[in-house]
Amino acid sequence: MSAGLTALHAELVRRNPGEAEFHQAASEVLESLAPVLTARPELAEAKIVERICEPERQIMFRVPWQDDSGTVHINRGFRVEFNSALGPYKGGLRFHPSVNLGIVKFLGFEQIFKNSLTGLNIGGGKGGSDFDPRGRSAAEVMRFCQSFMTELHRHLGEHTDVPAGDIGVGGREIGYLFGQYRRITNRWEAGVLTGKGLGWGGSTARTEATGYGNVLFTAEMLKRRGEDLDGQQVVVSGAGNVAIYTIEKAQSLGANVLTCSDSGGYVVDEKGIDVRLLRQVKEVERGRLETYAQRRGASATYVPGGRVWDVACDVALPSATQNELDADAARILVRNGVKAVSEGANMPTTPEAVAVFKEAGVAFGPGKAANAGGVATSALEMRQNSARESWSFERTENELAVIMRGIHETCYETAERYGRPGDYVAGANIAGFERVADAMVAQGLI
Ligand code: NDP
Ligand code: 2IT
Repeated sequence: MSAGLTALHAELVRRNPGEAEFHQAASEVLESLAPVLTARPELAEAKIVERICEPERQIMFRVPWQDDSGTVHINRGFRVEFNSALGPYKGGLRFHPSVNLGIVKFLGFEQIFKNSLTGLNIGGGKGGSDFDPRGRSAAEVMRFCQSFMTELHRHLGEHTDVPAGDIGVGGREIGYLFGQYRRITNRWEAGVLTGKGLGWGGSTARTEATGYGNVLFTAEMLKRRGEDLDGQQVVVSGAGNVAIYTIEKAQSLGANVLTCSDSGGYVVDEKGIDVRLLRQVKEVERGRLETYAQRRGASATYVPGGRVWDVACDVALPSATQNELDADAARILVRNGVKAVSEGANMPTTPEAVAVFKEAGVAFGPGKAANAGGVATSALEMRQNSARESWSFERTENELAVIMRGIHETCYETAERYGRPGDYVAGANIAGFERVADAMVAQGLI
């Protein structure tokens, strides 16, 4: 990092104490920006980096709700509206007990550059709550969502801020949130949330988009090296929305997907993960992976508390949560001959692990590029909503494929242009930054 950017990061740490994940995400972006600021002094003069690091607005609120036995609970709600230079704030909501301001800010910060890379008109934001959905009844989840939206609704709007899902928030929660928004505002405003049901304004392929998109990005990286996914051994972490559709797409391209995981442990399945069974256990029954292994029979083993990175593979696709793949795990993957690692989750790879992959010449797809297919398809959902259209699955999937190829191309070419060939991290950070920076300069000092 240049002296100026190092000082800027130190100031960011001082002004945002205790927000470790935000410090990490900011450091990873700032490390790429020195050559841009040297080439374009007008951006430094306008203090674009300082402005991008400061959210336009941060909302924190109380979320009171009652469980099924009548006991009162108080959670904290967040929405960080980071940057709207390119369009309305756009980004998911996460419901997980670990959620705090630092995590929401890291996610919102990443979202600015990710959304920019899609080439579509969406700004960056993120939100959520420290509510723990695990073990809660559908009625409890509904009451929580209604209370959460009772405050959040005043900050949203199809032209202002458009949330979607993330960890712990899927189609069911988006339904409850949309219902409460509609009731309070008396508006059927389809474009205020994405990830809606297909019968009421949702887009085909949105559910699949993040996982499918990451596999398409991985395939593009392999293509540059004269390879494809056919016959490759793949490990996937996570067993939620992103992991499930990553597995499905990788298998459709001929890969053998050996693993998936949840916070309790992982499954290794010699015959390849059975996606239908996985969906039944995780999506329908909302159960644990142990059940998958019990029903699958002899080919599957459940390893409590373990990490999928111990399983030898050609391609690793981390799809659970931040900092789940550290330097030790990276060294094991490299020793086992991994060729490509691509982030379905947001910031799953620690900076030390990224350095291990870079040193070993492993193709590494950073989340803000590789998992951008989800938010890109959310923007396609917004487009369909404003035109009152519903596209076929094929049409949406084709648009997604074009967008993912475009993001890969942009990252690859930008890295070359700035003298960092093959460095998708630098390419994604610089290209994502430049589009936002240009819009901010054009729109004046705000
Ligand atoms: P889900 O809630 O559907 O699934 C999350 C999965 O990750 C679950 O298997 C969960 O296990 C596991 N997990 C979550 N937190 C932890 C943790 N602290 N430690 C270990 N395992 C954990 O979420 P998604 O699949 O939607 O999201 C996964 C990742 O992808 C996140 O990083 C998210 O930000 C990112 N992402 C999501 C997009 C989307 O469209 N949904 C778009 C782009 C990125 P368990 O059930 O045991 O908690
Ligand atoms: O991290 C992400 O990009 C998401 N959770 C999806 C955001 C969206 O608005 O679809």
